This record gives sequence, structure tokens and C-alpha cells, in this order.
Amino acid sequence: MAAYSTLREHLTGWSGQDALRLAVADTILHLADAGIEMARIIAQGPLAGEMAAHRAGHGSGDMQKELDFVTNKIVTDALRKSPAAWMGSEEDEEAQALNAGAPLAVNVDPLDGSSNIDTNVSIGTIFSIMPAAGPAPLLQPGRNQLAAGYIIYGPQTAIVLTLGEGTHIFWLAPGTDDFLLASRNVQIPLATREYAVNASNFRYWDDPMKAYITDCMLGAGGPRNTSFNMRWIGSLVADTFRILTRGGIFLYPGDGRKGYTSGRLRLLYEASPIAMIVEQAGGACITGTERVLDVVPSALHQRVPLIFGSKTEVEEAGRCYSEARSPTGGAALFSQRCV
Ligand code: FDP
Repeated sequence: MAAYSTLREHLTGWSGQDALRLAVADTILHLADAGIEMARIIAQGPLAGEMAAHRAGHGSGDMQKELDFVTNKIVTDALRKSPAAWMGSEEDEEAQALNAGAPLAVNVDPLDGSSNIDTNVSIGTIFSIMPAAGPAPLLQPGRNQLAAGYIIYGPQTAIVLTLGEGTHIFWLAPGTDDFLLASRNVQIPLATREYAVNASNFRYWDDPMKAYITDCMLGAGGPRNTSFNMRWIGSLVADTFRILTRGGIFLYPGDGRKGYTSGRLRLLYEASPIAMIVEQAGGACITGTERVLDVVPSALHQRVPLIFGSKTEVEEAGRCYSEARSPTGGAALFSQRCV
């Protein structure tokens, strides 16, 4: 195997003697250890027990599964050992006070993509690390993040990480506890012909979103003069990984369903960390009308419309909003199919 730096070596080089960076590095290493433990449980599938079974009650309001509960405990234990004063988790209704006086505040989604647990599709743990500053340290805009990343449990286990100096991928070497830096400075291609959206919601979308997707669907004969492909894994970490690898655009807008005015995804432990990862990889991330990293949060579990990926394509979707566009003729056909 080529000589790759380990995650620990990379973090040691990055942090030097800077106290805040040392705290961030320590926290990431504890989360990486937690990721190894979770990867081993997930790799067992049903042999580890009924991990996709539903449990009662849930912090963010979404349905909780057994593996959500197990991973939340593992991540909480890891953060208790870290220099984190506060933790916000998708699985806990309220913020948790951890180590008083510690310098960091960490938001986590211990298990993203949990509707895929029993389908053998990649799932992951997303984290966002901020300074424990201000009256509500967990409720900071994403631009204040010191580091963001996610651990993906798939055919390969890997950590996608940004420390604000590019986005890197560290791969877990099988049979070891070492994450190795084999993908440095990942770059999302500027342009793409591939979009990711849950198209079954078309009839609930606003006009700009309908206009954007309709134009993609009209293909080479439509206003974009381009044939598009579509992919939707339905697991944010997996869809993001594909976009980091070969480009694309991901869209989960607000829609007309009850509770979906601001979409489905959560600002603090999904959209903000993904936005930092994507921007650091040369991509863009917006709500439709605003840069996601500039959204000022007001609640731990708040949702946000999310559009990210290849820069020129995200700008195209943004133009549909700034110009308040309406769908062209093709939309009528598609709406009829949806009813
Ligand atoms: P899940 O509910 O399985 O945890 O954040 C939640 C999420 O998955 C994302 O990973 C995924 O992108 C999205 O929801 C899928 O939503 P839809 O089922 O509405 O397509």
C-alpha cells in the first residue's frame, strides 16, 4: 500500500501548538474511534440485532430506530471524552451540557440515512464543530464552523473532513484502526449533467423548483440543450459522496406538505456541515435564495431548504429563484403523471 498519512498525523501537523486546533483534533479523533465502533456494528447487519426496529420518541421529531439510539450513545460517549462543552444531536430533544469550560460546541447527526439501515445502502455520522462561544454556542451560522465532516459506512468506511483548508477523504484501512488520507483536496467538477432530487414531491414544489427540474427533464430538446441523468439514493451522506466524486446537484427544497415548508434536512447537523465540505471542495450550497453557511439558526432542530453541488448548476437553480421563474410546458405533463 502507498504511504498515506494517517488521520492522526494529518491532524497533528494541522494543529501544531494551537490550543483551539488541538481541541478540534482531539474531538475528531474521538469521533473517528466512535466511527470504527459503529462501522463494526453496521457491517454485521441483522447479525447485530434488529437495528432497523422502531423505538418510541425522538429528539428531532423524526421516527427513531434502534441503530439511531445505539449510535447516539456511542457518539455521546465519544464527545464526553472530548473537549466539548455542548453537544446538539438529532436524537436528543435538547442540547446536552458535556464538559464545563471546554472550548468546543458540537452538533451531530449520529446516523444519517436511517431509513436505509436494513437496505444495505451507505449511511453515516455527520458532525459540525464550532467554538463554544456566545450565549447559544450550538446555534451559530455555519460560517463559524472550525471543522465539519462525516463518517460514511458503505462498501468502504471513510471520513470526509474539512478543517477549512480543502476537503479531504480518509479511508479506513481494512483490519486496522487507521484512517488514511488517500483523497486529498477533493474537487467537485464545476459543471454537471446529473441531478439528485426526490421527484415524487414535484407537485408540492414551488414554481422556481418546478421550473429548474422541468428544464432538466426536457433534456436536449429543452431550454438547457442538455440531456440530464438522475440519481437519488435517499441517504444524504451517500448522495454527497457521489457529488464529491463526480459532480452533480442535490436538491431538497421546501414544499407544500405539512411540516415541509423548509424542506426535510436539518440546518445544524446536516446542511451546515455539508455546506462547508462542499464549498471547501469548490462547490456551492444555497437554500435557493441564500448561502447556507450564512443562515442564522434559531432552533436546534430547524430545517432548511438545501441545494448543493457543482457550482454552475447550483447557480442555475439559484437563478430560477432570483428570477421567480415558472415551469415551461413540460411541467404539465409531469404533474399529471404525479397525481
Ligand atoms: P433518513 O430520513 O433516512 O435519515 O436526513 C434524513 C434523510 O434520510 C437524508 O439522509 C436523505 O437525503 C433524506 O432524508 C431522504 O428524504 P426522502 O425520504 O424524503 O427522500
